[in-house]
Amino acid sequence: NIKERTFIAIKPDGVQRGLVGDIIKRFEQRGYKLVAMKMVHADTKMLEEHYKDLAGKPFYAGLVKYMNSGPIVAMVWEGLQAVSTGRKLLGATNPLDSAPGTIRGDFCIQTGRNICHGSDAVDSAEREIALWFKKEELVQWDHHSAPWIYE
Ligand code: YYY
Ligand code: MG
Repeated sequence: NIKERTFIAIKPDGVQRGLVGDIIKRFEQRGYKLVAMKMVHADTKMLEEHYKDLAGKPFYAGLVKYMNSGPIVAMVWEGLQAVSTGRKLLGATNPLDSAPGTIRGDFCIQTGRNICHGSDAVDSAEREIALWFKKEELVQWDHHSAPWIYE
């Protein structure tokens, strides 16, 4: 499905460290299409909802606090297997296990400061996109290089 969409976010540490351009570039140069993007300083309620599947984990409170510590850049990327390939572009959750060449494997060290988020499944991507974006914020446009990316 070349219309598959994933929710990718650059976390506060990624923004503070000046990695916004580098992270966007990875998705852009791979051939994915950006369909929504905004900078937002998310409140605790939003972040608790975003990470609700992790409520109860020992790191949950710290995770929400970290995500609320500054602005994030929220994005929706579209393309063939955008969800699973997006996860590959990010690298393993623990950056010490992330392969060099991945975003986390190139730019960070610890799990609690792993600079980016990516949806882990098509259904969670749909839930997260609906949480972070209004329908009208998802922009309809044709990628001029689509015929050069897809056969
Ligand atoms: O999807 P992903 O971000 O790779 O990992 P999750 O298991 O969904 O955890 C979300 C987020 O929580 C992770 O990116 C960092 C943080 N975290 C943590 O601080 N300590 C852990 N042991 C596991 C996750
Ligand atoms: Mg996750």
